[in-house]
Amino acid sequence: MAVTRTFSIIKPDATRRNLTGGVTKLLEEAGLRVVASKRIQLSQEQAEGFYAVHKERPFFGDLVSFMISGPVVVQVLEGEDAVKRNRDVMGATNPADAAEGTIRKTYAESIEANSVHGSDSEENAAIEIAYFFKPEEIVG
Ligand code: RTP
Ligand code: MG
Repeated sequence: MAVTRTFSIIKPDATRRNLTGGVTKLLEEAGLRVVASKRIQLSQEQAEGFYAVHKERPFFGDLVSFMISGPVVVQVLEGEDAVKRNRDVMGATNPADAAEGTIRKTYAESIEANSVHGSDSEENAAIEIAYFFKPEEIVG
């Protein structure tokens, strides 16, 4: 299996509860390596742009408000089959459906305040990484 990259966000519900380390520990234990990381405050425009695929969804406004409600940590993760590996350790979108040991089962508060984002395909991973990082900020 090839070593690939994916994009992750530690969401405001997690940074608020000082869980950057806890979330990152689960990512690392799942075989992912943090090769870029920064803590930022998203602007409304940045959050709307990032979630543009969801703009017709009923939860779009609430999602954008939530994502700008506090700092986030954006990360590039590297590992074997990184997109799937990350989705597996994140767990289901709704923490009530998430498997034991996953990040969302362990830490998420609700379907919206669900602690992490992870790219859902290699194509989207490349787009999302480029949205936040310059190539020289990623050190593999
Ligand atoms: P993500 O994009 O954050 O990694 O999560 P995901 O693929 O598991 O979920 P997705 O369907 O892409 O939805 C993006 C985010 O929108 C919020 N959401 N709220 N209120 C709701 O019904 C609802 N559904 C989704 C969640 O924060 C979800 O992660
Ligand atoms: Mg998604």
